[in-house]
Amino acid sequence: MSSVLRIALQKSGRLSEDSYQLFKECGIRFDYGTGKLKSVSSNFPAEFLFLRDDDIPGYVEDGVADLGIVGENVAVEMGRQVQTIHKLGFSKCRLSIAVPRATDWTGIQCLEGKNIATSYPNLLGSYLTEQGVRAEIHEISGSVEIAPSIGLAEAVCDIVSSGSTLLSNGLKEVETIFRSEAILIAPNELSKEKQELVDKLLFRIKAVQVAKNNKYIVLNAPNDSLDQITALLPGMKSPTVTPLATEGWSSVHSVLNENEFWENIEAIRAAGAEGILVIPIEKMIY
Ligand code: PRT
Ligand code: ZN
Repeated sequence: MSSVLRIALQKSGRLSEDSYQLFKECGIRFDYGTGKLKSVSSNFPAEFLFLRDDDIPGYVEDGVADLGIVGENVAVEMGRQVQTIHKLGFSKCRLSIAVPRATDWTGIQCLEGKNIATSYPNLLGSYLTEQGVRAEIHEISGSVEIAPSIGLAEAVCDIVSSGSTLLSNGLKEVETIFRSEAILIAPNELSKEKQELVDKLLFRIKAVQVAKNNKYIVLNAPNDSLDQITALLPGMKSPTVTPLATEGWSSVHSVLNENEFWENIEAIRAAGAEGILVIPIEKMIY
């Protein structure tokens, strides 16, 4: 029987939509939605399991799933024997310590002998040990942010994204102890057949991610500034330059990294480029 990759995804939550979208962009089709616990892809040797995120590292460690998508915060907190195959760049957040707004905060030593409520006792415990701070950790599974107002703790350590939950609960963020994003995890050992499928999937994921970080650029340039402009647009190998019908002008096509985009666009315009079109790229393979 040929190999099928079993992939564990969060059934419904902050990781789900982006996870489903990622496979869609990789051209892997499967059904998901209300009540479904399992789904087989119609065009890739993969079977998807829809689970609570907390259960995913365990399923992967036990080899019930060959791959899983979870937040790095959950993977590290649970300490399961799994390997991180790839960072996925979505569901970014941070694990931070926060205290009531009126607290006079002078540094992490302020927590000495205090009570801290969290759902991340391991990550917090390691951080406090590293910092040489002794504090009492109260593990609670949800609504951590209300702990100070009900007298359970003097501080909290919780996931923060926009910061509005802390703000609306009268708390201020004082230390970030961990930065997280969605990651692809796998068991430490995979069979040769499964590893080949994982490599095939990774190839597609990387092509999608690289494409998102780059833009296709088309512009018109006077021939006497072509050298200057093409030097600013190295592209994947080198830019394509073709003559325009108008004498003395050329069309330049290239690829530009998102991070360098605005800086380079200004220099390109300053060099005499006109009619600049910037187009999103769907897939990019080197
Ligand atoms: O039901 P299931 O167990 O599968 O899901 P869950 O409720 O345990 O997890 P879920 O879907 O809330 O989060 C899944 C993962 O998304 C987390 O493990 C993080 O890696 C990541 N993530 C990204 C977040 C956030 N952003 C986030 N903002 N996880 C939680 N939050 C919560 C946080 O706990 C706090 O209550 O949102 C609140 C803070 O948000 P801001 O925007 O107000 O700062
Ligand atoms: Zn969960």
